[in-house]
Amino acid sequence: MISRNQQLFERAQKHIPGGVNSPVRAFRSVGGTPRFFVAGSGAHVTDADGRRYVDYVGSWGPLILGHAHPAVIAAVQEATLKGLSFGAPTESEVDMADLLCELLPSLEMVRLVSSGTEATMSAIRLARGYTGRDLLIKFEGCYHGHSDSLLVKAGSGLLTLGNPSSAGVPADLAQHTMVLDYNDSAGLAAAFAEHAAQIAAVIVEPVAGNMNLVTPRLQFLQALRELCTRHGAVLIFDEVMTGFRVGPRGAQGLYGITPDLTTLGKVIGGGMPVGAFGGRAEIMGKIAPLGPVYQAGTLSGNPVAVAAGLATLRQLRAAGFYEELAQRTRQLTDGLQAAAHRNGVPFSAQAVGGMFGLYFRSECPQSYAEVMSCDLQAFNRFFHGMLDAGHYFAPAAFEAGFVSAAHAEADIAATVAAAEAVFKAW
Ligand code: KE4
Repeated sequence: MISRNQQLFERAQKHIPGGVNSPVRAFRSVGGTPRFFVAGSGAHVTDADGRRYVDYVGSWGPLILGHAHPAVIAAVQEATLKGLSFGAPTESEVDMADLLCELLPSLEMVRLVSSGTEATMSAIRLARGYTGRDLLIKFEGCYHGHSDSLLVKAGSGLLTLGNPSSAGVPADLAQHTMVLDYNDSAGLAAAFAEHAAQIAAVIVEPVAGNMNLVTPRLQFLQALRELCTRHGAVLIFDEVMTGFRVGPRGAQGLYGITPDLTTLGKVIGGGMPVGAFGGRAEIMGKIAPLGPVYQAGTLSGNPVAVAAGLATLRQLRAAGFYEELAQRTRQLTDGLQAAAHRNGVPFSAQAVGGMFGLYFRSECPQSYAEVMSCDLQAFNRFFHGMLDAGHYFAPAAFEAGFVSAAHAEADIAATVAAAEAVFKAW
């Protein structure tokens, strides 16, 4: 008997490329049939076959409060009744801008968009327009959305200019992006020594979450700040994932490094399409209609999406919110690590605030190369064992995972118990 998920997946592939609207959802790296979700509540989701799962993806980060939080749903319903969109300024956008600039001191001005990709694409164009330079530096393993300048892989040598990592990206555009190694301060210094006058911006995930989770060395973040300051390059912290996820002031608050521009997404939309880029007024003043750098969007600052984001951000201000979230996330990573070690499975895990990494290697990786040494088959075996037991992790080894405020101790304990059984049968 073919399952409802399989029926839907077969039907979906008729008119949607790969049957999905974003590639990672297709289960291609883990194998099997993607789960079509029909409902979410708190820490749980239910799929088309009526199977219920503890959810550790949380829509890839936005659902820090869990699914269908009453305050968020109420705010969206109230906004919806007043109309869906105006294409004109609304008070809620001003409230959102004021709140973001209050929460992140590095934001003097901010522009709302509809996705993280739009935020990073716009921030890069702004940095190039502000500096009059073309060269962008990014780091291997970091993902910043799918705009052309970011779909670039490392050149033949460390300091050579980039090559397209996707079809459709012109080589003569990709050569304006240089790809360096994450956490490699020496490589960064060498790039500045050779190209300083051409570098418009450096964009970095201050805690990397797209090569699984890799934490930054403080010295690396300090070198980024110091070199960008010295050479007049714009330091862009891509906090689409880490913003209000790893702490109340994002990664910039956690590590005490002030970027020139910050990009945001995910949590600030609470599950609805909201992105943002912002930073020093001197730089933001170059954005249209004030300055020569063009950027626009039909649904930018959409009042229904902003209502979801505002309701979410306001909940995060509750006393002890982040302490509780970090404790619950550590309960998961510590529990999984102990279960694996009790059963002799090479495994490590770590948490930063409400996001975590799981690695089928004995030590937590500190670089892209070390992430690549993880046992992918072991991850896939773990993924499916946990999925069958009702615990939904990211369907790809190179993704971070997320815990929400709705995950109770009992949910985490059930996940750890399920992992114990998976590791015992290893
Ligand atoms: P979106 O365009 O997907 O809203 O944001 C792009 C983006 C930018 N910067 C960072 C640090 C990000 O993590 C992302 C998107 N993250 C992925 C998860 N690895 C979204 C999931 C997907 O692509 O389907």
